[in-house]
Amino acid sequence: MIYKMTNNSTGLSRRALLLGTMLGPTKLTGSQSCLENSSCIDPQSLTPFVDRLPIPSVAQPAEYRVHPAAHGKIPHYRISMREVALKIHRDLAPARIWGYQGCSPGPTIEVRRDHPISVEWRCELPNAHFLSVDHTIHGAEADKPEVRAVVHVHGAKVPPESDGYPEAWIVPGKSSQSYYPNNQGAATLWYHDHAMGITRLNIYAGLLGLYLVRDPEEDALGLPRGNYELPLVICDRMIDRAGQLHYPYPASPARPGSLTCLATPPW
Ligand SMILES: [Cu+2]
Repeated sequence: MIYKMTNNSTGLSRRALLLGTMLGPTKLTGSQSCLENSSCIDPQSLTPFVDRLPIPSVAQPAEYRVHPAAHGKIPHYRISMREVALKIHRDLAPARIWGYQGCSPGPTIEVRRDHPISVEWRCELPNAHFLSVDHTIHGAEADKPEVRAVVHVHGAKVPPESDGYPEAWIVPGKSSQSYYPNNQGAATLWYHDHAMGITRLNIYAGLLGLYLVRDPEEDALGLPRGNYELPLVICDRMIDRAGQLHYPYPASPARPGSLTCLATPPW
């Protein structure tokens, strides 16, 4: 789900062309699945390129603290999952979104190779999911809490207890601690929800963000940086006539969305 794009000819680029969320449809495409569904808006009816491109903020450590696996104090982050109302397009009502720190994509986590960090992931989501949970799916049975969350950094080399296993979910009001050694080369990674049986719903709801590992080898390449390095997240979404995210129920595999969106906070 993630692409790394380098396009030096435009002067823009370098790193992240990630895929993920909503906001500011910069490209509108129709799809069979949504056009057949009259409860969704026709993407062709929206005026493209009217919203400013939002860029995710860079996460800042809450403090520096000792961790038993690291030498000395390391950056410690606190990142909360929260429900917020964000506009997907100028002409739509704000949509209900689940984001990290109230943003989707969440704040970009930037690290250096071999410089470990720790993160407290807090679940401050509501107790009910705003998308329909299919209880016939393994891990999402009716005896499970409807809202569950666990964060996985896709592609990160981490100890098992910090990997965000699908069954290591927490419920609203709880938090979990993760340790990321960052003992790996420069890469554009992403973090996202991973909860058993409802991963697709949680990510669709907005629970994703970028995780950039940097190292001296990358530095030496002289790639565009600062204002010329734009992290972009692209995704497919179906939007209903009330401007809200629509997800088909019961679940079906690989349903394309009706809107290809670029996302980032704040909208
Ligand atoms: Cu992943």
